[in-house]
Order: sequence, then C-alpha cells, then structure tokens
Amino acid sequence: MNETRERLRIAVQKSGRLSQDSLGLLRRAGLAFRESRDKLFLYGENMPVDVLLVRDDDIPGLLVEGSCELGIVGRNVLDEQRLAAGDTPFPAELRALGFGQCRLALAVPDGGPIDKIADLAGLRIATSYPELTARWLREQGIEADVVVLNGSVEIAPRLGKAHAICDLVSSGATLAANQLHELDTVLRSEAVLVASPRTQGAAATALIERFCARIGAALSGDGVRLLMLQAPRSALAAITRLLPAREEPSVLGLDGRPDDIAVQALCDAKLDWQHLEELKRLGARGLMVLNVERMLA
Ligand code: PRT
Ligand code: ZN
Repeated sequence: MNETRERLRIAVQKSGRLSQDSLGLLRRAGLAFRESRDKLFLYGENMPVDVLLVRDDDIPGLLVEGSCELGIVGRNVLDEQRLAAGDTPFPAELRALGFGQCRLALAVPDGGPIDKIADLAGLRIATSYPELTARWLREQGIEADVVVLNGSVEIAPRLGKAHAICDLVSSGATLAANQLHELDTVLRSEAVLVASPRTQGAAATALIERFCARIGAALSGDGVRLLMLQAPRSALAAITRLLPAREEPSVLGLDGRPDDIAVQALCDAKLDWQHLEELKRLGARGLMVLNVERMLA
C-alpha cells in the first residue's frame, strides 16, 4: 500500500490446487468481490482488499517488489524462493492456513540399491526444488548431484536421468504408480499467508491486522461444532466426560424444571453419531449440532 493506493492487494493462485480454498477462505472471512473483465483481478466490495490472480510461482516476487502486500502460497514455493533470494528482504510467513497440505520428499525406486540416506552419496537427484534439496543434502552431510526438472520428476529414474527424486507428495499415489517410495521428508508444507517486507505506514499495518483477525476468526471455526441439548441434571458429569469438548460446557438452569439443564458445548470434529446416540441413552433431548462459521475470542 502506498500514498496512491489506499487498498491492500493480496496475491492468490489463479487456477490450481490452492485457488478454490484460498478464495473460499477469503469469502469465509467475510470479503465479497467483483471480478474484473480479464478475470485477473477481484475488486473487494466491502473491505479495501483486492485480489490479484496469478501463477503461484510469481507470488513471492510480487511481494518482494511491493506490488502486493499479502499472498497465499505453498510453503514449498516460498521457502525454495527464499533460499534462492539469499540476503534479499523476503516475505514472512504470517500463519499456516490448514489446506494444500503436502510434503517435499526424497524418494527412490522400489527394490533398488538405495535403502538409506547415506546411499545417495555421489548419485543424481532430480527435483523442481533444487535449493531445498541442496539444503537437505548439506544437513545430512551428503554430497550428491541435483538435476533440475520442471515437471514429470517422478519418471526421471525410469528414464535414467536420476537415481532418486525430491518431489511433492500428498496421497503418495503418484510415487506408488511410478514404483518409488519415500526415504525421508525434506519439508512439510501447506498453504501459508505471507506478508511483503516492503509494506510501510500505520494505515496499511492497521488494515493488515484487521484482515488477519478476520482470517483467524474464519479459521478458528474450522471443524468446530456447537452442540446444544437438554438433559437431567444428574447426567451432567457423564455427559461432560463423553463429549470431545474444546472447553468446559456452559450449563444453564431451566425455568420451572429444577431437575433439568440445558448444555452448550463447543466440540471438535470428532463429535459423531455415536456420541449423539450415547447422549440420548444418558437422557439427553433436543440435541442440535451446528457448524461454527467463525469465532472471536
Ligand atoms: O499454474 P501454477 O504455477 O499456478 O500452478 P502449479 O501447477 O505450479 O501448482 P499446483 O496447482 O499443482 O500446486 C500448487 C501448490 O499446491 C503446490 O505448490 C503445493 O504447495 C500444493 N500441493 C499440495 C501440491 C500437492 N499437494 C501435490 N500433490 N502440489 C503438487 N502436487 C503434485 C506433486 O507434484 C505430484 O506430481 O501431485 C503429485 C503427487 O500427488 P499424490 O497425491 O499422488 O502424492
Ligand atoms: Zn507453479
């Protein structure tokens, strides 16, 4: 944000694995947008926050140059580019966002000669993440050659281009389909909210804080359920023991029914049908489970 632009810009992946979840999170944080004609820009209608839709690899650079104040990007992309940038001021990770989980893993062919990290010495490793791979090799005290490939890394061993690979894995199906297995995890990754090192001024800082509080409230509701029920007062201890509650439940008396109580409990996603059936057996009535959209402390 500068004197000519009193709005924040957040860079988000245009189309890919992080796009839907990123925009969904912004909407859950209460932001509403109007799309530009070229579909590269979303104009914030109810908060001075606009979205720039770009390739994920461009996001750290846009923040470094100050074209955007915030971004949502995979930690794998952020940390790879941070290592490549050396001493240049680089975007900081403000918080992890709970989607886009994956890991950068070192993987080797099934049934081959490599079965421990030390066996990689002197061999060739194919990856799209040369900086993170080289850092991991240094940490392991191994000298090996890193070959950069920008796609289809998993077929490199079969083509004879490399002995091992270092690639992103989520379910592991791609590795299995290519007769590879993991030897070690190089980096645990997920989508993260990042901030430009160039942002200045009290107005921008205040707006970023407000935006982050909104994101925090939207994320803190994830997986949280509000359970409401009525029950005999005598069942309270058993009910409290049973519930996967995140804090002590609120217990309220009921007018004219001294033996009964109303209970409200914030529960985590473990709350399931079995809990509800057991609550019924304990005498609970009028059970209601509501998804929590957002929470403010
Ligand atoms: O066009 P643009 O440059 O914006 O997108 P992109 O093609 O570079 O990225 P995209 O959309 O594929 O991924 C964006 C981000 O999603 C990554 O940087 C990661 O942070 C995150 N992510 C999460 C993943 C995966 N899971 C993932 N599984 N990115 C890639 N993969 C690939 C992986 O490279 C491998 O080919 O999926 C395959 C493995 O998946 P499994 O489930 O078989 O293990
Ligand atoms: Zn990309």
